[in-house]
Amino acid sequence: AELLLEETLIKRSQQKKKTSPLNYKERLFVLTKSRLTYYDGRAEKKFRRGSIELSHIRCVEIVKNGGGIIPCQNKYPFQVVYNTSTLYIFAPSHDSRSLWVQSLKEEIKDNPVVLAKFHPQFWLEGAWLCCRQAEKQAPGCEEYNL
Ligand code: 4IP
Ligand code: ZN
Repeated sequence: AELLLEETLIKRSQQKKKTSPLNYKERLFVLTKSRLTYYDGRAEKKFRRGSIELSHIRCVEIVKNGGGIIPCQNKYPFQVVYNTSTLYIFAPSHDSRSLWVQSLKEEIKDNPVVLAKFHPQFWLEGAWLCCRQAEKQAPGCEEYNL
């Protein structure tokens, strides 16, 4: 499919299992007209680690960090909410993050699954930092505008 964006960014582990570690990995992110995919390694020798179908994405937005520490080199977080997961991605600059968020928003704008409300801050250590709800699937606490 048509290539829209490609950049090395950092992602937080999605912690899909209760025993999953919380860690941050540098990955090559590739956005096409149909998918957001991340790879380990660069150009010729790259291994696909994960891929999200754009039609499954429910929200793309920056993450507000309220003065908290960001434990990786890239300091500009954004979130991709899809199915029942949230993928946190960290861009190296404000401009890089804006480009990813705007490009993804453009691609998901006709998705029927787009959320009415989302969580503007991180899910961390068993709670949403924005609203303190302790359930990962708790409804969003702020209105979402594409
Ligand atoms: C892994 O930790 C990596 O962070 C994975 O990221 C991540 O998968 C795993 O989370 C996490 O357990 P280790 O490398 O220390 O095993 P990547 O796939 O980029 O390598 P996600 O789902 O975030 O891609 P879980 O939730 O899959 O366990
Ligand atoms: Zn919240």
